[in-house]
Amino acid sequence: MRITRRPVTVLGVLWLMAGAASVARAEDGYDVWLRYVRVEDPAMRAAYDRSLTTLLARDDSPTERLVVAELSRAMTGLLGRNLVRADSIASSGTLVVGTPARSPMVRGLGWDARLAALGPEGYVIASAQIGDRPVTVIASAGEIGTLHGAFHFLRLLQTGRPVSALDIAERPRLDRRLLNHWDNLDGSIERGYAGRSFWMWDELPDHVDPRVADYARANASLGLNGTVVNSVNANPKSLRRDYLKKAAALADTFRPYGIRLYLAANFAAPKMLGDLQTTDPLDPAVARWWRAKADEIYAIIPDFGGFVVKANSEGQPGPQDYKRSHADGANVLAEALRPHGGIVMWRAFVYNADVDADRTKRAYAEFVPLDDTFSDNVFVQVKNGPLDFQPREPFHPLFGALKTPVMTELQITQEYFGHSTHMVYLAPMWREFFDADTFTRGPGSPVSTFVDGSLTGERRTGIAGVANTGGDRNWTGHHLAQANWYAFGRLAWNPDAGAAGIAEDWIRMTWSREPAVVETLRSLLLDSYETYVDYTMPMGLHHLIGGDHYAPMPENPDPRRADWSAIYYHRADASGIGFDRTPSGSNYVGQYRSPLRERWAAPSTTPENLLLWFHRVPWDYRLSNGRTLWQGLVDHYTRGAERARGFVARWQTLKGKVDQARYAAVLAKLEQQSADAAAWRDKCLTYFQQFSKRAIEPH
Ligand code: BDP
Repeated sequence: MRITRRPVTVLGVLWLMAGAASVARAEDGYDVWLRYVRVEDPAMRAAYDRSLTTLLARDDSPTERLVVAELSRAMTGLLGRNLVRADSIASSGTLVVGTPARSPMVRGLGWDARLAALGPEGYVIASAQIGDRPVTVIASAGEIGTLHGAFHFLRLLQTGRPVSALDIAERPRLDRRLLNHWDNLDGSIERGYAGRSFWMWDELPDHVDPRVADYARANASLGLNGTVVNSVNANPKSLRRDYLKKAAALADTFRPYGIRLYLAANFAAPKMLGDLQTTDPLDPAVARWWRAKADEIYAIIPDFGGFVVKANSEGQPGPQDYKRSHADGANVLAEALRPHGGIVMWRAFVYNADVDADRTKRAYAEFVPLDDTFSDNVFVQVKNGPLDFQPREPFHPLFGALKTPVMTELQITQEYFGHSTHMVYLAPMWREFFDADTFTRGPGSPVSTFVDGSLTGERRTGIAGVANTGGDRNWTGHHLAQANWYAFGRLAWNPDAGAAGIAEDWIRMTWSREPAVVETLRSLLLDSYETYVDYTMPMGLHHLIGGDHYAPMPENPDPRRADWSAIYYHRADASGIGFDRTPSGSNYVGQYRSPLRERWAAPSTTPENLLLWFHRVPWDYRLSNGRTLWQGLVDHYTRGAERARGFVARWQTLKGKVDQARYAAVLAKLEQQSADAAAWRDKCLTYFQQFSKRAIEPH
C-alpha cells in the first residue's frame, strides 16, 4: 500500500507545483529574460520533444562550455529534461552545434562559405537532414557565433515559436555593440538608478563577483560584444596598474561570452597620475606616455577594445587646454592603440560657448571642420540628439554629415525619463531616431543606414548604450526597465528591428506567454514613450528640469550657466514660447541638409511634435487640428497625465496572471508615475499660464 501510494503523492505534489509554476514561481527579476520557464502548451511541448532529444556539441573551450551549459540549463527549465549528449547522430531530434573548424559534423554540411560570409559572430540555425535523420544545426564560423546562435534558438523556444522548419541566417549589422557604464571607482553610478556598481572594484582582481558573469551572459544573449566599465567622467586612476589588473579580471570573465573590455580614459592622465608636467597631445613625451600605457594594457588585457574619451566637455580636460584640436587629442591616443588593434571613441558631447550661442549647434560646428583629420581608428561618438538625451530631439545633424566613423550613443538609463520610477519603453524613440531621413544621399537615407555603414560603404560601425544596470536584485530598479536593456541589444544587432516585436519577445521571455499578458503589457510598453513626452515635454519642449533631472522645474534659472537652466530653452513670455532655431534665430536648421533645413525653418512644415524645438510661436498659433498652441499644450499635458493614470488600471488586469512579487513592485512604481505625471501637468501648465494668461480647458 505504502509502496504504491508514495510515488503518487510525490508526483501529485510535483504536478500541482508544475501546474501553478507560471504564477506561483517566486520571481525577483534576477534572471531577466533568461528564465526558461516550463513550456505548458501540450502541442508545443510535443513538437519540441520531437525536435530535441540529443545534443552533439563539443565542450573543450570556455565558450563551448558556456554553450553546452546554457542549452542544458534551458532544456531543464523549458522541457524539464536535459538533452542526451552524443558523439554521432544516432536518433532524430539531434541538435548539432559548432563551427566547421571544430565540428566534423558541421564541416560535413559544406556550409563554410555561407558561414564565412556571416562572420565569426553571425550564425545559421537550420533544420537539416544528416543521413536519414532530421536534425537542427546551429553553426557559425566562430565559437562566439555559436553562442549567439544558441541564444537565438532558445529565444524561439522561450517565445513559443516552432523549431521544426528553420532556416535562419543572421549577422550583426554593426561591428561594435557596446554598453557604456557610467560607474565610478567608488561604486557610485552617475545617472544610475538601480543601485551601486556591481564591478566591486575593491574586491578585484582576486574576487570577481558572480554577478559579473551573469551580466556578461545577459549581454551575450543579445549579441552585445563590448563594455566600457567606467564613467566617461573618468577617474585617471582607472589607468593605473593596480586598476588595470582589476579590469583584467573583468575582461577574463567577459571573454568567453564574446565581450571585450574598454575603458574611459581621462585625457590628463599622464599628468594626473604624476608622470608628466603636460598632457599637450603634440608633445612627444605625451605620445610616448600613451604608447607605453597602451603596451602595458595589452600585456594584461590582450583583447582590450580601446578608449572612450570625454574631453573639453563639462570641465573635463582635453587638447583645447593646449590650444590643440579634438583631432590632435584623439590621434595621440589612437596612434598608441593602433599597433594593438584598439580604437578611440572620441565623444562629440561638447558645448563650448565660444563656438556658438546655441548649444545644440556646437558639436557640428566643432567636428565637421575636423573631418578627414582623424586617424583611421578613431570613431566620433555622437548622442542621438544634439542636446542631451531629451524626451524628444531631432536626430543629431552629425549623422549623415561625417566621413569619420561614428559610434552612435543612446542612453538606456532613464536620466530624463523618470529614472527607475517611470515605465518608459524607449525602443519607439530609438526607432524614430533610426528611421529619420538624413537626406545624405537624397531621400531615403535614414539614420540607420548611416549608422550601419550601408549608406556610405563604411565598415567601421558601432553603437554604445549608456547602461541602466546596477546592483539592485532586478538589475534595473524597475522590472519593466529591463525591456530597455533588452531592446538596446536587439537594435544594436539589427537597427531595423521593430519596437513592437522586440517588446513581444521580451514579454514572452520575461513575464509570460499567455496572450492576455502579452497583449496588455505590449500595449502598455508601446504607449509609454509618447505618454511620457505628453506629460513632461510635449511639442518639442526640452530641459524643463532642475539638477535632479527628475521633477518638473520649468522655472529653473540655473545661475551657473544659462544652458543648464530651463528658461533658456523654453523662453516663454507673454508673446509666446519656444526656441527660434531658424535662419532668423540661431540657424541650427542650417546644419541639416535640404530639404530638412527648409522644412524645419517654417512652423507650418515642421512636425508639431518638434514645433517648439525649432520655433518660437505665439500662444494663439493655430495647430493642424484647429486648436491654438496653448490649447495644444493643455491637451498634451492633460492626455499624458490621464494615460499615466490609466496605466495603473491596465496593469491591474494582470493581477494573478503574473507572479505576485513583480506584480506588486510594478504596481507601486506605476502609482508613483501616475502621481508624478499629474504633478508635471499641474506644474507646467500653471507655470506657463502666467505667460499665456489663458484658461486651462482641455479638449
Ligand atoms: C549628461 C549627464 C552627465 C554626463 C553627460 C555626458 O547629465 O552626467 O556626464 O551627459 O554624457 O546627460 O557626458
